[in-house]
Amino acid sequence: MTCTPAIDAIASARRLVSFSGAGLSAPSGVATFRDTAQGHWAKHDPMDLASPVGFARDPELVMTWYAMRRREMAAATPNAGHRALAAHPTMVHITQNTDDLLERAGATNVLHLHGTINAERCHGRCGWRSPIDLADPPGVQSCPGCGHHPSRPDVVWFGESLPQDIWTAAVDAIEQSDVLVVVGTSAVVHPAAGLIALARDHGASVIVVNTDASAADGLADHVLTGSADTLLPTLFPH
Ligand code: BV8
Repeated sequence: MTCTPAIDAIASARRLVSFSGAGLSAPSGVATFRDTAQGHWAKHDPMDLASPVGFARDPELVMTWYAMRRREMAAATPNAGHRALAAHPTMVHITQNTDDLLERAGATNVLHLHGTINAERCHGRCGWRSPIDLADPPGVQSCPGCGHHPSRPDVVWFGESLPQDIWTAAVDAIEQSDVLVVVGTSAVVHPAAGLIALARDHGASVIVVNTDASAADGLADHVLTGSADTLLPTLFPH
């Protein structure tokens, strides 16, 4: 498989945007959701772990799952794929990932559509939010700000709306992009995955980087099969 056409598209791009999912962080040892027997969802129904209904039903199960994921992320370090993306001076990084590995690789313009796992917030949205120590994650607790609601990870659960300011910034970036690099996502979660079609509708060239087939492939100008930590340094030589 030759990457040359994709490399040329990236080299001549005026407004580059990346759109990433769990596969970008998989080489760093952070489990994905859907694509392997070890994926989070292989063991549980996503709606039981990442939804307000699941949290109300069994807050202990949900917070135990997040504690496991948080400890996994505490041990993770950015991989060559994060570093290759972060080294681009003007690229906008739209990510579904809740880790901070792109930031730790030096990326400055990161839009977390689904929130960040390294913070807790009030489930009743009283305004309280606090960073947490990933290596020493909290369990079930009342919101320290109001005491009336539980605190929960500052992520977007199924059935919850995406943060409006982040979503608007992501749509703006996509509408102005001329090359979109889609990395490590099954592209099945909406409205995030809809950004790929939006980029295409606005004339952007779409490059997909994935170890396997994904729902993004039908929208791609270039589909590059391989791992993010080996392909991205080839696409973004610096
Ligand atoms: C909402 C919690 C409004 C955070 C997550 C339109 C159509 C259909 C459904 C809907 C729709 N609109 C809304 C919905 C419902 C729902 C949805 O999309 N359901 C789908 C699943 C059917 N969406 C929502 O509920 C969203 N909210 O729309 O608000 C609203 C309001 C009220 C009522 C209704 C609607 C909220 C979506 C956010 C859900 N939160 N998780 C957390 O704990 O992390 S989703 C979860 O999936 C993660 O956040 C993750 O970011 C996201 C996407 O997964 P991926 O990142 O793609 O990971 P996955 O494992 O799937 O794939 C990994 C890929 O990497 C694979 O392709 C693999 O091949 C590849 N790979 C692996 N290794 C590598 C690699 N690639 C490269 N290199 C490697 N080394």
